[in-house]
Amino acid sequence: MKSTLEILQKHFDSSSIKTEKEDLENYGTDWTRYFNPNPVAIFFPKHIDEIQKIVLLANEHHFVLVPSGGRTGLSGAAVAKKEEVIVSFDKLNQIISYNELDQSITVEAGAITEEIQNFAKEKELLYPIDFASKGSSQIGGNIATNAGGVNVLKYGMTREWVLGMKVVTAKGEILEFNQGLIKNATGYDFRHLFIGSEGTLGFIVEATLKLTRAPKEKQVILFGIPNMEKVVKVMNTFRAELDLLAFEFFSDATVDYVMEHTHVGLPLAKRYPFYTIMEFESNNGKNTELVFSIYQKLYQKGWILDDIFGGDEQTIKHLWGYRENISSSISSFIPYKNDLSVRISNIHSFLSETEDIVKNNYPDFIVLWYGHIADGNLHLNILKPNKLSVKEFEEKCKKVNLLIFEIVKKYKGSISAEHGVGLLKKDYLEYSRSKEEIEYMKLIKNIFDPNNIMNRGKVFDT
Ligand code: S2G
Ligand code: ZN
Repeated sequence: MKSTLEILQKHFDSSSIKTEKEDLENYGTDWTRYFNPNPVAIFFPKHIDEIQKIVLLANEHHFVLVPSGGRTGLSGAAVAKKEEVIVSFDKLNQIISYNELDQSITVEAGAITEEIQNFAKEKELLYPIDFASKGSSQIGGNIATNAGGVNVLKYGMTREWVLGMKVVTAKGEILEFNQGLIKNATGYDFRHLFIGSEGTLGFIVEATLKLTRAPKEKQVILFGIPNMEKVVKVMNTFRAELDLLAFEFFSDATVDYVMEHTHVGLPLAKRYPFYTIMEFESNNGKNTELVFSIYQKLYQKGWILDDIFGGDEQTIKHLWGYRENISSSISSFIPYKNDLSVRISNIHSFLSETEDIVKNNYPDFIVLWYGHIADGNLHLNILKPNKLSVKEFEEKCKKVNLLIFEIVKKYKGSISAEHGVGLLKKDYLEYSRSKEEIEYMKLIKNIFDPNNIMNRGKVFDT
């Protein structure tokens, strides 16, 4: 019986296969730190036919494939720990075409998110899904996890921007979904089945993305706010009065890590329990005036305690840094991440109940809160204390997960708002999805992937 590696070496050029230890470790995991990578090889297809071929071989010889993009995921969906073959899109990363009339761009799945954004900017348009890892994340992975980021308030999730998709299914068929149409009411839309499927149904190999008008004269204002209840109220007040581009929050404890990591000072003259950063278009100063008049009222009410305004590119970048640099500033502390969402109307009570649990159970842990408050999406990060091993730390965090997820379930929230399920959240799926739904997901997986060769064991076990 030939080994998987022998099969690969028989059918593909050796230059498209890597097996060095360092590569296996590097390509075998994503930004989670809780899994030991153990792939058998990494395959670098240069053409869609090669992807079709390896899918057919995987079905014939029963080995498992793990799609691999920028590996910036945070749930372990791109982890290969059971001798799988990683299929990397590093060599399928081109912008294929742009259509001015359609305001659309067709790209290979390995195209880097930021390169797509820059291409759109050259056409004086915008690809609006934006997040901290855009410089290394690939669009195929963004689509496979339905990535969100900081502008969901204004532009929605990745799902809203995929006009068409070419896939290689787990059976090796090459299918095209929706052909870039805006309107197409002809039965089930398989685009939306593959978006968020985390590589379990097949490979997304190309995507046609919608572009839009770029905002003019962006401005930001950062507020110091006394508590989470006021964070939600301030967000709601501004959102009711003007069209926001973003409204993000972060707790005071996150600021220390960003200051240390990026060598900046405090955002405001004093420290406050919470901060928000709000982005909007100046609209020839009309919105700027409106923002300051609302701010005055909320300052009088004590909902906002201080502010700093950013109207120029440098100040805007500096202020966004307090939010966008949190993730990279804390990554060396191997944070245990929870990416939670509830309806906005439930945020305040959800957060206070969760905060109590966290404080009672993590008395000596450093707990950081930040995220996309306008989407009801809170990132709860617990930093690993030096005295604990990763294993001990993970065990403690998993125990408290069960308490936190009970509250998520109580508020009919999500145990994974935008980071996906992968391996990290697989055991908790039932806190957010019914048994019937999970059963249907497994039936659909079985229709598309009867030999279970695609990203086996991710999202759920089949
Ligand atoms: C964010 C990025 C990853 C993380 O900053 O919004 O989604 O949780 C996160 O650090
Ligand atoms: Zn986020």
